[in-house]
Amino acid sequence: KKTLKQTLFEKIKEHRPRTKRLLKEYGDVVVDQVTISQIIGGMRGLKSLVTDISYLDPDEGIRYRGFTLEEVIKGLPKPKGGDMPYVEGLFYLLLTGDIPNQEEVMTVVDEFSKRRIVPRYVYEVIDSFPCCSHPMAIFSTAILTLNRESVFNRQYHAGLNKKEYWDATYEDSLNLLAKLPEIAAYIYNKLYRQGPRIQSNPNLDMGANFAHMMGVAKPYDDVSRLHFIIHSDHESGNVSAHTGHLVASSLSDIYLSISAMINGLAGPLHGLANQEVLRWLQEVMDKMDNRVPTKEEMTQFVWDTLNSGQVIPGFGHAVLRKTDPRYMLQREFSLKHLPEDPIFKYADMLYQVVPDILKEHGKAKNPWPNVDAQSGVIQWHYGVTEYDFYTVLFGIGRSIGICANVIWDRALGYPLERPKSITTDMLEKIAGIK
Ligand code: NMX
Ligand code: MLT
Repeated sequence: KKTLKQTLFEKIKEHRPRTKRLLKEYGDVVVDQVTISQIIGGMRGLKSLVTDISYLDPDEGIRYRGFTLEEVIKGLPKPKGGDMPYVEGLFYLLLTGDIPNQEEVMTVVDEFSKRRIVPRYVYEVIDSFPCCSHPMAIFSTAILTLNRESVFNRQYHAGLNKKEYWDATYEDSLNLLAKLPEIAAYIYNKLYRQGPRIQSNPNLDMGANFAHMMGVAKPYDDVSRLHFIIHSDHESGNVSAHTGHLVASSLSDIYLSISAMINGLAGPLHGLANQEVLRWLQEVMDKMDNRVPTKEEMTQFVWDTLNSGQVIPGFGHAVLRKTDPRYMLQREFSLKHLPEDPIFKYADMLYQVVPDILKEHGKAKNPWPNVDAQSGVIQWHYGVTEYDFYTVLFGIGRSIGICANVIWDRALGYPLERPKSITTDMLEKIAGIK
């Protein structure tokens, strides 16, 4: 019986010559050109990163290792009685490109379970945060605190061979991923519940264990599995994935890299949009005295937000040009499990009115909803109404994809990332203005 690590090592050995050949024999082949608007405009669309873990097509949405999200959810093994697959199976898929069987998934579930215990000092750091700290700041710091455990650091300073970097990074990644649900549940309890902490259960998979520690009944285990799976990766250029890769490229360990990516995810144009959607909807609900607004009333709220120079959270995307399939999956889940939920009705009304308004507004290149327009609605329905916490949930999922990416970065020996900058004077000269 092969372990995930052995299977991964075989894949790495197969892959290394491909990268080596591209570099050695085709290194000068031109892939893309860069324009002034791309340089000033956040490098939008510039093909300058490589990953095999996922690919984002503007019209179709994300594929993990070539599989659509529907295929991933249908194809990965599921726990008995669950509608959603094991998150641990997704990690196997992202790392190896293979859909694992039940036995293969269970070896990863066991690995996570063995590594789940969080050192006491992490709780002490969380406990010492001042009041009103945002959960993302606490989450990022808790992860950073674990940096002293890094296997990679220890081995690097003892003279680790470059070829083995991936192995130590794999160990760090598993050690970290296994602890994230427990860290997140602890933060949640400390900030919002203050009751006795529910201890983790070593016999449960990641999604079920998280639901158990949050104290939320079924189907919140499936909600957690779905949430972690669909948020795990979105190719390499988004702020969190790119930050994780960039920081790791200086050989910072996985704790430093994941903590950094969490900080990027915490911005309102990125992962924090999921909390902003709920905050926005709550404002509307307050103004409506909890009555579902008519289409005309909702249209007015959306225009008021736009006219005051703010974005409509949960809509638009830097790459996607159609409705995000992650949004659709969550909408389908909501239609099945919470069709009568008032917040769902609000969110669904937004889906009906916002795209046409954004088209008329004429700025956003993509008027359609993204993943964040729907995720908080589901959390709210199951009693997790503290929307400041929603991006932490996104962060658990995203860590899975970024760890897989960083392990492969190390396996393929990707170098320090260091693009070149130029000055505005230089750009004006290139443009022929000066
Ligand atoms: N509401 C209002 N204006 C928008 C929106 C929106 N939802 N989306 C884009 N625009 C504006 C954007 O602010 C920009 O305005 P200006 O020219 O004045 O700077 C203009 O449309 C062109 O932007 P785009 O090229 O369409 O989008 P860009 O790639 O720059 O940004 C987002 C992408 C996702 C940051 C942007 O669509 C946005 O701010 N959406 C709302 C926040 C959100 O939902 N973020 C979550 C994205 C998913 N995630 O999890 O990360
Ligand atoms: C993500 O999941 O990272 C977001 O959709 C943002 C992006 O892909 O740019």
